[in-house]
Amino acid sequence: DSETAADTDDHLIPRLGLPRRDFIKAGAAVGAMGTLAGCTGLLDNNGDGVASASDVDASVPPGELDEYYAFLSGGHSGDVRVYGVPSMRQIMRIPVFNYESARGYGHDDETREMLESAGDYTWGDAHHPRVSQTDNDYDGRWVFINDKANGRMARINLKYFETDAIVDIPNTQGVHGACARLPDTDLIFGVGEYRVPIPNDGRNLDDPDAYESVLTAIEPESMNVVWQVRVDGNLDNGDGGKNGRWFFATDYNSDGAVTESEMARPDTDYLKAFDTIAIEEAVENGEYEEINGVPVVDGTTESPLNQGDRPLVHYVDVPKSPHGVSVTPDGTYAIVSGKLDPTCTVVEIDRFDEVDDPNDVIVGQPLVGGGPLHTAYDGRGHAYTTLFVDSQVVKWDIEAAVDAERRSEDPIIEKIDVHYNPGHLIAAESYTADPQGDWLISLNKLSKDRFLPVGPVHPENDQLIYIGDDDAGMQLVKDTPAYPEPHDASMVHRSKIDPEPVYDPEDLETEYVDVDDTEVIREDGRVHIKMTSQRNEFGFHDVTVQEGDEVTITTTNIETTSDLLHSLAIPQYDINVKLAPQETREVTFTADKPGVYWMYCAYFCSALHLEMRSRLLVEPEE
Ligand code: K7E
Ligand code: RUQ
Ligand code: CUA
Repeated sequence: DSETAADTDDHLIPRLGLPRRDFIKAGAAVGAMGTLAGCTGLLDNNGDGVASASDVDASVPPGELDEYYAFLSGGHSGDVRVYGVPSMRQIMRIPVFNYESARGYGHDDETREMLESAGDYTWGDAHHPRVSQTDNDYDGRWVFINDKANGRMARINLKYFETDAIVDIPNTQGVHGACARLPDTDLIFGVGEYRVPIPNDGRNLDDPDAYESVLTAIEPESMNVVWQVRVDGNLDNGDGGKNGRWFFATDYNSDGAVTESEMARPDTDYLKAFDTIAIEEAVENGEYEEINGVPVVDGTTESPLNQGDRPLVHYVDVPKSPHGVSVTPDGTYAIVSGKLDPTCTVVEIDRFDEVDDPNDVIVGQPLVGGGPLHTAYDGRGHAYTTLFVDSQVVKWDIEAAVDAERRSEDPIIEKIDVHYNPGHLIAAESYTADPQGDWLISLNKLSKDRFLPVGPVHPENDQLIYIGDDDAGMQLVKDTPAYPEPHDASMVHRSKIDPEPVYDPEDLETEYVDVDDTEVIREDGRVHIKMTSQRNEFGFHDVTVQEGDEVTITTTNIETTSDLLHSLAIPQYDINVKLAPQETREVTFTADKPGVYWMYCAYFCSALHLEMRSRLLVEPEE
């Protein structure tokens, strides 16, 4: 049942001129009736008397730039995509856990060694890209992203929009949530999803009671694992409080089950609130067990460290198989969604210090609809929650949910249909203390009939929704096909990111090769070729090596002009190293195939680009 943009008028709230509370109630009442009268709203730029998508200006004409960067995870593609918002144009892809040839990622020695030393996997499952913050605002330094498949965390350097570190986290498998301790991103948390034996070396194979999951804390500059906490049940998504103390993670498998039907059985599972300051004190006091070089603190319910008046981990009962958790911009509440229960649970964070029963931190539980997954914010007191089952985004009032009876629809302001089955959603700067409140993207898992058919593998659909006018209501503005499979995203105003147009050679590990440095060094079966690349030639027209030589080629793109890339591609040796202006990269291989190999440049760099090629001559062994 597909729907056109015009149909979204059905979801508009009439502008009633009522005081705030009454407006909310009126909106909820009308919403419950299913259809709404035509809107006389403010958002009527085309003067047709109705607020609709055509009143929203999301155009970015040729030559103009977008207002926001959106960083979307690529899921099991293993990369991160960069969109401009509101155009929704995909501007760049950043390989992270995947080998990628256009950027030469995993082809040069440095990135290949980074991937090899981080477990030597060829893929990852990237879910949660989180941009670093200072004082609860984006600082443009890094994006952190998890690998759900192999238990890793990676860091993207926003100076160059490239992955510069990956840590393979011990004692865990399937790191799902990824998030920072705020306000200043002084720790990154990897939320361990799968319960496994620790260490997972063949012991306790079929003894699920002995499996454990851990939360991992990573220091962002060094990307070193600094501590872990073991917990009962599992861990899923996570989000940080705003004041340097709390971290929250959901648990959809409180029984520690190993089959789906058992996992879904309990009526409540957990929200776990980690008191990271108390955990750090336990580590300082030596109250840990060292496993695989990491201090592991016991945060299970039975742990002595959890019995006093300052427990390390608070276990809150929330319905049912909870998934998303996100902290409100002002840091007051953590909002949790129970996938199998049509409610969100509102937890008041300050109450953890006040209550004896951890469940008394729950202050609200609005009835939002089928399959709530993730929640975003506009900075005006509203929450926007994706409803996977209902294929909708529901907008609700957070304080109204605190005031209302539990399981009441009163806090609901409106719902908009999305196409189809949304996972995450992201609003502009929603993860900071100051969301912008204009754009929201619903990351829909299924697109079904929204694009030209391309066979059985469909794209996802990232839908842009305007949320800037509360009176007019949410406006669906555009569909955007996405290669599988974005999960979460972060949207950052362009003023907060300032990438370099060319490399600063000081930032690179490999020494710059200038025209005068061009040389071939031969020593004991090792050949080191140092050369330049520039329009339209490499530093050597031909180089001869012997079959079996270990060859290292160091190449600098000595151009200073922005956007003038070259590459060093070597056919049949499986090599393609990209070289941005002022970039130096090194590649090492064994010359095991005698013959002539035309090393060429794969980036179209000038009218004589095709002529930019040199011969690698591999002499056969006697
Ligand atoms: Cu809901 Cu990995 Cu955040 Cu997918 S997770 S949707
Ligand atoms: S050549 S312009 Cu292969 Cu047609 Cu590139
Ligand atoms: Cu250099 Cu093409």
